[in-house]
Amino acid sequence: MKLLLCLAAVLALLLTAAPAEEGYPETVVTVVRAPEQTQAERPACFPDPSEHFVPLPETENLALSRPVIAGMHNDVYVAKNATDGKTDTYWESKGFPAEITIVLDGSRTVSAVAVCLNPSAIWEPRTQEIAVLVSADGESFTEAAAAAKYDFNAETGNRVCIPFAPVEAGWVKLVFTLNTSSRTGGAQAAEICIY
Ligand SMILES: [Ca+2]
Repeated sequence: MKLLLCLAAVLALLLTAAPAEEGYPETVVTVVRAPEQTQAERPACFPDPSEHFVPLPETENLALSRPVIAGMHNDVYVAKNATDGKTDTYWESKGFPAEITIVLDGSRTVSAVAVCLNPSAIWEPRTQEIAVLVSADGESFTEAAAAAKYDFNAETGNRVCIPFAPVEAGWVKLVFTLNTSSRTGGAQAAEICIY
């Protein structure tokens, strides 16, 4: 009996005196969860590339989702891609000159047209020559901005803005006569915006 008591006492002593396993001190574990990240975030130390983008008017884009009229297009790059609100879809004409007409929602006062390509740097710099014409009846057009060459560069958002004197118009036509890109023989526009 004494022996049993002694053994029990020794065992109790060993159990209570057992040190924490080396390297694993007793600690309270606190689980920290990172907030859910649903969008890519740019660290503050990186410059915002959009700071150098060509500014666009802050007024309503009158061309958004409006129907368009154009000639032949290359491959799958149909004209309606130019007003669908997405810069990853684009219109590409088959050859030059290339005309694309945006039908506005009635007669509107317009004073600028923006032509945007995909802003990705995969789209190498190119120059397109563009004229802007306007019409009140869809048949007779007058020139709002004469043909001029515009440089597209990813560093400035791959977009250009063509301002002109305010005019009433129901139809806005762009005439492209040059694209220096070596990858196409036609005009290109991911989005045509009218302000
Ligand atoms: Ca588009």
